[in-house]
Amino acid sequence: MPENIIFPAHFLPIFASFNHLRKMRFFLSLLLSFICFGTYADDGYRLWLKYDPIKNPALKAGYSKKLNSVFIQKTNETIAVAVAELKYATRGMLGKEILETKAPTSSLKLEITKLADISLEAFEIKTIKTQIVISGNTSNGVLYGVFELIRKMQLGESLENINVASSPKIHLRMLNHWDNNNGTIERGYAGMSMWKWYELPERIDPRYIDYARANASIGINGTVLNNVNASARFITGEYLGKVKALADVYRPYGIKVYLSVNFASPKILGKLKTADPLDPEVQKWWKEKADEIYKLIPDFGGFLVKANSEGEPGPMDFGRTHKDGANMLAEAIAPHGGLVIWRAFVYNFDPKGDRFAAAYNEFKKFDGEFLPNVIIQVKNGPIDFQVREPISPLFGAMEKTPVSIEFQLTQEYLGWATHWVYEAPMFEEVLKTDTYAKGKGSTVAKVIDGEAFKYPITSMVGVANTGSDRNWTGHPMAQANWYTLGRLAWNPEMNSATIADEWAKITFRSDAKTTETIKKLMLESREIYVNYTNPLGVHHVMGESHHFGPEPWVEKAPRPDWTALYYHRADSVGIGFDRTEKGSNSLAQYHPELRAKYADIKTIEPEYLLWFHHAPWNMQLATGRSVWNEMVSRYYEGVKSVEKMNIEWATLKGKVDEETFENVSARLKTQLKEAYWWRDASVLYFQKFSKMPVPAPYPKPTRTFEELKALVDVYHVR
Ligand code: BDP
Repeated sequence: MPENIIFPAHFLPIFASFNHLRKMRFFLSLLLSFICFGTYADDGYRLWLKYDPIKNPALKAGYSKKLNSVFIQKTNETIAVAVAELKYATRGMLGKEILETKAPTSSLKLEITKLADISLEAFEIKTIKTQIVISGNTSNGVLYGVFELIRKMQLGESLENINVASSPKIHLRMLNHWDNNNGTIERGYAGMSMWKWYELPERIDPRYIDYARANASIGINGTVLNNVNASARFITGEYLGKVKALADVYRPYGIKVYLSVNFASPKILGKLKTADPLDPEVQKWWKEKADEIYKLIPDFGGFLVKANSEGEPGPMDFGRTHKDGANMLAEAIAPHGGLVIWRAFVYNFDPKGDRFAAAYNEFKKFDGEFLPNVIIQVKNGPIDFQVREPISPLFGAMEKTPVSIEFQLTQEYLGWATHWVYEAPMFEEVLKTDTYAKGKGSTVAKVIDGEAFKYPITSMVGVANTGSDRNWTGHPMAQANWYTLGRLAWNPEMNSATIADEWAKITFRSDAKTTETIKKLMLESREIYVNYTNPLGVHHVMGESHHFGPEPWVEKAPRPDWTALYYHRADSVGIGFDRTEKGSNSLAQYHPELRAKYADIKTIEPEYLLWFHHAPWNMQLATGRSVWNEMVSRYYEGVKSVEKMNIEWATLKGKVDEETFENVSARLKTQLKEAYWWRDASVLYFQKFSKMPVPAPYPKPTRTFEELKALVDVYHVR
């Protein structure tokens, strides 16, 4: 078990150069921490698994009594890591490690037994007489119960008369890593990949174990190790040995590994002439590959496939369909109990079409024709992880084929690692949207958790925001997005305020006022970002290909649907994409009740206006302002809010750990600078069409449009 206490980062190089001091460095660093900071230094490595001493003596004494000894009915590798975590947590928080005992009269008992809830991951925590009993149908359930108990302690909750029963509402709770074998991460903003392929399988970096602990603590039970733009190399014998080493590390934590596969692998690796899914040689190749994988990793999760999308190979290269491709792989992997997770992120360019409609058009027709071990993985919105998107029409459309939801934790379109955006409100907004597929109340959450259509298998996915940065996510506050994914996948009806409350409390372990300030900032952050970047539902106006900063002026790109103009359609009359009957009619893909919410330009919520309408610049909105004035005021108010974020965060000096405080302060300054850039560049660009003035009381941007346009080069993102 890696050590829990962290060195102040700047001392590490000194220690590293003195080998003989290495063994001593834990004690030295602790000492130095106290000398330098008077407290533990916190570089964010421990995430939400901070087990610092509990300050309240009464609470501490109460917990110590309740967690004095533990009796383990029967052990295995999962129970062993659960017990290790308990020891670790009690040592840290209570100053005294829980004692393993053979006496069933212990204060805590872990048992595997038959619960009323049949989920293999369910757990119960109950006080029975003087004993706390954590039980599960399986050891994974017990592990989740242990983490729940630890969370209660971190939250300062009472352990008296506990009576908790919980089970996940979604089967597969997954991270998708877009990591490449050369160590880079597609759309990664927190350093390099944490998997060191060149060191595997021999060396297991302790970070792999901490990653597993963090995931298990929030119920994540699957990880796709590599990029959806997949190198075929990951399924070579060489790499499978490495993948097996990781699978062995994650197994005790209830986490299965999956791989993204390149559909052309039979050609690339097998030297076959084709990768046509209906070719018997190709089918045989995949069957043998599946056999090889499962021989090494008997509980391998399955394949994730991005096919015929953005240049990736797929069945359509051979005149076949997504159904043919997915079912062929599904047949190969089915004998081993594996899954094929087939992505619906496809949008072949149709000059007369609307990218919005592409995924539905491609997949709806095959509903019910996929094999039972196929899941269709759908991004939350119809375009591509934009700042705010209406839901993908596929939620609510696939009645006989399970669809899962893919959120993006890495902030590709949400300001990378310099903008503080707590994503839970955005995920909540999506999950609470009513698809009306089975009448009122068929929310996306109810589609995803299988209730609406009785999907036999369910899944929620987050494109990971982790990397090799010491604090895992680059922006310290972005850890909350990872945390959110786990909590929401366990219960998609959990609300963002509750998740923020938990995360802020256990991450900062500070006083109530500080926690409230952090929570407030978290909960407001997403809408603030929307305001200064994409107000009123304008979308896809970010920098071309790198996706950083504003570039609403992109009018030419390798494909028209990679430009900004394709989406905002600003002209002298107005702005926005008409997706009503008069326009592309993509709205028709929604059930009538949802369609009705968006169809009328007069009643649509302003947040979605430009997603569905080409709104005249001078049209009056319910806010009393014209479209132009409303847009401009949101850009300006957004920037003002970032100013306020800076001020409010500054009040936390001395209240949160120094290192985190400085880190967030610096990033907020950059965020402000970039918010001004977004505001001014966008206002000046759209003004070329509206020809209307910046309304009072807002001052005109002081920089010229040309200066602002050139900033993308100043930021070195090209
Ligand atoms: C887009 C990203 C691209 C990904 C793609 C995907 O820009 O890097 O490969 O999504 O999800 O948003 O496949």
